[in-house]
Amino acid sequence: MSDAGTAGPDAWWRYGVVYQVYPRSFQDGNGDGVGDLAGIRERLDYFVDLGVDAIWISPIFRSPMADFGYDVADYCDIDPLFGTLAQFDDLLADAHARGLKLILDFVPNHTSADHPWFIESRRSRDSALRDYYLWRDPTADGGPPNNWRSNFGGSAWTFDATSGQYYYHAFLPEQPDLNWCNPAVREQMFEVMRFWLRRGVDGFRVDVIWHLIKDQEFRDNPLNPDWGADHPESHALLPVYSADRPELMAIIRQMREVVSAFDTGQGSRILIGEIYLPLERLVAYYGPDETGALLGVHLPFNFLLIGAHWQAGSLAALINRYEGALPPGGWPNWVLGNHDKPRIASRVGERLAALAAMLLLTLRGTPTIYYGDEIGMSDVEIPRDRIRDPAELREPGKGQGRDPQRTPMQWSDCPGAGFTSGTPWLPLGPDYRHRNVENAVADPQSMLALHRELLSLRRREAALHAGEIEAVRADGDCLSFERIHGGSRLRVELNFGDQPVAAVAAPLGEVLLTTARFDGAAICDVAPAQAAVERPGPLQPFEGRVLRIG
Ligand code: TEU
Repeated sequence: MSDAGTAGPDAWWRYGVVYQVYPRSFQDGNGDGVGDLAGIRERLDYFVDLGVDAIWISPIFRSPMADFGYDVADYCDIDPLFGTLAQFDDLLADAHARGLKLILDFVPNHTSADHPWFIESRRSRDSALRDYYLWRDPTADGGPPNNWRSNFGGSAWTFDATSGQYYYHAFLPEQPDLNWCNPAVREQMFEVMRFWLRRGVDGFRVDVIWHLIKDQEFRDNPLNPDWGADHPESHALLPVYSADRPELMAIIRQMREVVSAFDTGQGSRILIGEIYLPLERLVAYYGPDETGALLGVHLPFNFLLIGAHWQAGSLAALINRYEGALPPGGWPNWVLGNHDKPRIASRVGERLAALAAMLLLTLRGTPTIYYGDEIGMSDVEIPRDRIRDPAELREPGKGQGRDPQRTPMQWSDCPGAGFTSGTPWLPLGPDYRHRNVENAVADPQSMLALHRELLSLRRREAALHAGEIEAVRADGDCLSFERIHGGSRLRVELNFGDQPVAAVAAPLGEVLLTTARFDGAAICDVAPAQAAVERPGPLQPFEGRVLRIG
């Protein structure tokens, strides 16, 4: 069945805003110090008040948690740490009752080593499920089959003494890669997707989708000439043969068909692909066929802003390059951060984080907000004895550590930050007593207030959620662009510099929203946004604003 109709111009995911929940850290409902489904359910009104449309929850499936849920031992059950299937159904029903979509995190590239498939597969070379995973003989000297490195350091091959072969794992040894060339594996995994689609989920964020297929000959990866010893070891090689293989697109199309078959006509179920690749390769994952029909993932995650240089000129170039690379009909998307990357507030500082929020929520395309960024949370320094992330534990000090951006959501100034009545699994941010949702709700100048107003403006203005984007340019420190829909024309101006900037080519305009009003407690007497249509004044240092100019 084709979803050409519902993937069309009115599909919810084009105009909606996605919010990422890292479930361990969002809200603890039972006092064990770890977030859970009951906790997320308690907070559903928070998403509605914020003004987002969908929540994506990082993995909640049964798992030994070697990689905090990205190592799945049963794809069709909820881990007891997070709750039960019945609690999941309740959460989904309550989310839907509020008009919120729910996106699950599907982890198809690898299972946990504790998955019954792997336990059976490793039993012997003759196991009926041997070919579910990637087993290879040692080289003549007993070494691993090739030079591929694990993303978390060390060889990507682990020797299994029982059968005298190595198995491949792109991540931890506890995360063996599935063999997606095996049609039985594909069918099993599609059935997992159907299991959740039947329960009513609105789509999947697909973990490391570009990794699914490997070179059939398992050739050595070439050396990366730009690598230095202070970089993560896995970057020493270019992943030419271990990922982004040409055979992959056919499989992604099959995945898309699985999802499309559940389309109810009220808005399609969505596939968001997690993909870290150069832009030219990233956009291939929209999957255009010879006729131009897009048969790949609906949204290949665009992480360009995560690596961006936060300066007007390079941002304008980045936006134009991305827009220019999209295939016809490919819908853009933007991301400032996620559970794998340092938080935006820590990368750029608080003032620029407000500009970044305005940029994220006014660009053309679906934005994804990482939990906590809407209140300006920053990375939290984790004492050595409290480090939990396997990437950091395996390669200390290589910048791989992901605990700092995974600390508990700061809800209030109570002990436990309103996140837990117990001991939080990761330390709380030291600023939680003042930087928390309760305070932010009461403060019209807070980062949260800025997010709410941006989201509400975005929802009201078709130019922002559906319009074209034009004239993205940098004039000195000022980045500006226009969003157009029907007869309506909005202009976004962001001053990345510490000097005032005269309004660029100032047309008459009404300032709909300015970040100057949200500059924290330091600026209390800033005039409210002007209501009249007049020539706007200069942009203040680090001010961003949205104007109606037509
Ligand atoms: O991430 C894939 C990925 O590429 C990251 O591991 C990244 O390389 C690393 O975090 C450095 O920033 C996905 C998940 O998002 C991540 O949490 C999992 O650990 C990984 O896959 C394995 O499933």
